[in-house]
Amino acid sequence: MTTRRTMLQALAGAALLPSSLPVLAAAAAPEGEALKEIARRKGLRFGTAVGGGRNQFGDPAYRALVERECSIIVAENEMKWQALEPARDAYRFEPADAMLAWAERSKMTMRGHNLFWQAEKWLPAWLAKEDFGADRSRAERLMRKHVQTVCRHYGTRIASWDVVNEAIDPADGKLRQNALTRAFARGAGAIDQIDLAFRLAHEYAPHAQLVYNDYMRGDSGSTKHRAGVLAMLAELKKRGTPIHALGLQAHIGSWDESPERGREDMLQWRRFLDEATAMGYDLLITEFDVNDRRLPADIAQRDAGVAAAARDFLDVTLSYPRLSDFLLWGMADHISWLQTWDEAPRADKLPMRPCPYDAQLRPKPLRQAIADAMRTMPARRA
Ligand code: 9MR
Repeated sequence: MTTRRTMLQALAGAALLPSSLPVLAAAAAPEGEALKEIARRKGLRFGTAVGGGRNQFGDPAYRALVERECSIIVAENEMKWQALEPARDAYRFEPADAMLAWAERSKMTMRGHNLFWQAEKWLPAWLAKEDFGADRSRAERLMRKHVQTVCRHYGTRIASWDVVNEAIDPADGKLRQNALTRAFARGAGAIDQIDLAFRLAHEYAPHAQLVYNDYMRGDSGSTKHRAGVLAMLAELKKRGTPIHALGLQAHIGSWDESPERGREDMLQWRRFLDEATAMGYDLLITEFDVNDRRLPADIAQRDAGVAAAARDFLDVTLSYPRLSDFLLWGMADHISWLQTWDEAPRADKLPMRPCPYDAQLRPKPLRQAIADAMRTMPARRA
């Protein structure tokens, strides 16, 4: 591969006139070929989540970085139910619409995230408080109104939806309960509500790829989570639920108690992906980043550890040709959700370094690991 540095070295070796160097420097971005280009050659789309705040969508330099590297984006928060309908019947589409308009102008496609987030704490506050009692049909009408309103608003401009997000409780592998699922208690419970969510999405966005999105990992702390997701996917397949793909959030790195992702974790991960794809589901990486909580403070060592963990994970995950989209949950360290995630901070309280660019938007070894993994992965289906 020809990076700017190798090109400069070659030119220096060939004793070219120094006056030719600035021309070359201007022509090549410092990080070489764009990640979206490397991905495109293999039939993959590469992208990131973009947050609506001042340091992401509001920052021209950050936007330019996203435009340069990405062919697909997703709103970090702006299409969530609580963002679109913060108070009952008071829809607020403008922030998400502005992002979609930018994506279209910049020739990037945009995914939808998400129609139903099963964790009660992330439902709109007005809905989380709701008690439907035994009135399942009232809950169904509300779900229909939500999907109809949002999917009609976006039409075919959104071609892939995370229809249901995080339905499985990692602690026991069971389906999470919330104000909506409780209304379905007279039937089979949460699985009926999830089934309906996908059927509604299919009704109002018949063109769209419909995705179940979750954060299960390969490590032993995630064993019940993986089993619960597979059991749910098997049940939905049995019911003929219109669901096309499994979204792998891929928040990897230091999460559970095992210090490193070992060989065994990767075997378990592969087994999980084998089972999901054997059921006929496509795959996407929807929210990739690398938690560096247990890596040393030293930046060179930390960045190398993050890059190595990414490479191990990506070599396995990108080996599945059914996986056709790869999105990060942020391009640069300073904007990552992990900086403010206080449930599991670094012991030394240093800022995290989970993304391929640093706070000055300079590429890090993780960017190289992502580029290398995409260069060596098999080509996708046509
Ligand atoms: O990064 C998102 C953060 O800004 C929000 O406060 C939070 C709650 O809406 O959601 C974060 O994104 C999550 C995503 O929507 C679903 N998977 C886990 C992500 C990180 O927590």
